[in-house]
Amino acid sequence: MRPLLIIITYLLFGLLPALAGTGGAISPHADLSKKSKHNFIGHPSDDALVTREIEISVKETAAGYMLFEPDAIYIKKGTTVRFVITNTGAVDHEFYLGSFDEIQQHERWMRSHPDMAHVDRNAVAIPAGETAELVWQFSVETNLEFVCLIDGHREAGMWGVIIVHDHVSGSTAR
Ligand SMILES: [Cu+2]
Repeated sequence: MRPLLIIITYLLFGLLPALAGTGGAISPHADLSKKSKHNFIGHPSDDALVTREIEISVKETAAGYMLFEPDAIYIKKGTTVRFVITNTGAVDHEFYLGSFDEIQQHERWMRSHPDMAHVDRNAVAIPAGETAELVWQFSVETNLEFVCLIDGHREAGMWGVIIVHDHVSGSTAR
């Protein structure tokens, strides 16, 4: 792991307890086994309810990085977002949305099942040169992550953060 990545990861995890104290957030100590994972991060939604569209591009750089752009997104709680994700690269990618905990667990599972294809409603495949869409309602104040879980792609840079807040201003909404 690159030192910068370690620092960023540390900062993000450090934010979680602080957010839990701001009111609507769910305590990190809540018993997750009793909750639907989708209730915890929001849930899939209908096209008709979309109030914001966010374009994300996926690209591979000459230096060997694979990147989501943008890789940090603020969303106002309650917003139903249509993600329009375009893969301008030469290899297939995916967009997987989840909590930090869930993604860590999922990554471990993927490593032991490398041939598994995603059927999760919080994930979408983006074949090379194509555009895919995912509609999601962000109903909980929380920090989420989006990653490409294809082997080696996170390590090449394919991860970003989504901060769902109750007071996102115009300047931070992007
Ligand atoms: Cu990828």
